[in-house]
Amino acid sequence: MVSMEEISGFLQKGRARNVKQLVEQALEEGIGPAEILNHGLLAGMGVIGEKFKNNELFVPEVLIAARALNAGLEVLRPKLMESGVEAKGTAVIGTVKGDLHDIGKNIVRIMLEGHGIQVVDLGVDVAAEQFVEAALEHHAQLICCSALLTTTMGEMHRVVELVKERGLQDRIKVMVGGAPVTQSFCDAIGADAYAPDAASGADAAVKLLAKMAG
Ligand code: B1M
Repeated sequence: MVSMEEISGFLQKGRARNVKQLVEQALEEGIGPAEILNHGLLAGMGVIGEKFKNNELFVPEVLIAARALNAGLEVLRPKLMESGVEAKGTAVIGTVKGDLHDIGKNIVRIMLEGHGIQVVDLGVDVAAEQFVEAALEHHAQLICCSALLTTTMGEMHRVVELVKERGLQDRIKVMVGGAPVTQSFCDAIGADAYAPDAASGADAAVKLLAKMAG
């Protein structure tokens, strides 16, 4: 039986192939995808985060661990997505300009998809103008901005301002999230929703879309 500690351990060592293999095995053994995500992959990344903060690890090691996390995430992705859910709307998602962190954003994307929302992923380092242009191009009702750096959170304010400047606030809602983002920051910049994690992000998105439709 695969243990979550094993998955976390291989992730910390950056062993993408082993992580992928163990995640597949864990699913075959009937372990739930949420359990694997939270207690295997994210637990391992949590240890990496602590060590990075304390200067025990540096950017290359963190990147290798992130790659291993993504390898596991790709296996979990179809399992985290409910099949045959009716499309509830479209969202564009990205990490804001100047910010290259995409692990959290990728998890939010998967959760949104799992809740029947069609998602256009704009990647990382996305400027306010790109978010708004992409939302218009794809007829999206929701812009989802992720930020992991205190220095890049300001770009979310620009997104909200731009939506207002263009008179789109009734057609396009803005949701914000990421480790340094809080409800009070969301309120201060006038964004429509904040979520502390991917699961509540998906719930908040579904509520926003339902409100707009009804
Ligand atoms: Co970065 N980094 N990093 N880093 N990095 C942090 C964020 C940091 C807190 C580390 C520290 O403790 N010092 C710190 C930020 C300090 C600050 O601003 N307050 C930091 C720094 C300083 C930097 C650099 C400047 C380091 C340097 O070069 N000297 C640099 C900046 C590069 C840039 O972006 N321009 C940098 C680089 C990197 C790597 C490239 C090495 C790598 C990123 C790899 C990648 O993403 N592909 C990296 C990583 C991995 C981290 C840590 C260790 C982990 C982040 C992570 O992925 N967490 C992080 C330390 C930490 O958080 N403990 C750190 C796991 C992820 C699942 O959580 O992203 O929070 P998170 O997402 C959650 C929620 O926040 C939420 O849902 C997700 C799942 O539940 N959520 C949303 C996220 N987006 C949402 C959107 C929503 C709703 C919810 O709605 C739209």
